[in-house]
Amino acid sequence: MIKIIEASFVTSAPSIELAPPSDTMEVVFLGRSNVGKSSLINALTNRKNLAKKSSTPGKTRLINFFNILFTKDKERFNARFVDLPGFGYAKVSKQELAKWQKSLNEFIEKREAIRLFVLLVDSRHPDLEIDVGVFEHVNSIKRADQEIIQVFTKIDKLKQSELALIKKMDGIPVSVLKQKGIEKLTKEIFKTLYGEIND
Ligand SMILES: Nc1nc2c(ncn2[C@@H]2O[C@H](COP(=O)(O)OP(=O)(O)OP(=O)(O)O)[C@@H](O)[C@H]2O)c(=O)[nH]1
Ligand SMILES: [Mg+2]
Repeated sequence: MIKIIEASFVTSAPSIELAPPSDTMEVVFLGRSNVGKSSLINALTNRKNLAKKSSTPGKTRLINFFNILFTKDKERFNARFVDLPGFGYAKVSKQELAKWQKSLNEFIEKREAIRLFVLLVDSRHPDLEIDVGVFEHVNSIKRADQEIIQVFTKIDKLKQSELALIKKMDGIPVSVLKQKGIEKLTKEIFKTLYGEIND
């Protein structure tokens, strides 16, 4: 059984230059503002308030780093989770927004330690142009040692018929509220970082 047994905040940084040393395999969580990135990190790590969540979009303005400890059987495995500011948040000046997007792009493209991009998409709006665009962008810059996992968030808000459609799509449906898909995602993350698992 794969578990995350420890999680701790490392630091926040506005840009790749000020990020901590790129010495631990990183899992980057990205998606539109309010899609549920911080809530998902809290659910995966079983912590209420590790990553700050809020009902105000754009709460996460810095790149936040968390050290993670997985266990499998009795072995321990290190990783780092990275909570990125949500894109598409408009309540800042155009100039600030542009600066922000530039540093996000730089981080995504140049950060050595990234092994996995977890792309969050609101399950109620699975085909938004902005999400498709981000998927294609990440896919186009992705190195040979990097993977993408798509996650459909907030599935507790779906009708049965909508859920059936989401389940046919390429991604992991999750609900933090109903604790759905969290274990599966934990396993998938572990598998991309550390290879096949038999449990
Ligand atoms: N119903 C439901 N609400 C959720 C779920 N996950 C997150 N939320 C809510 O969605 C809102 C936004 O969640 P956050 O985790 O702060 O979203 P974020 O993507 O980190 O947002 P930014 O930091 O602004 O980019 C909060 O009110 C959460 O409680 C879920 O699985 N189900
Ligand atoms: Mg957040």
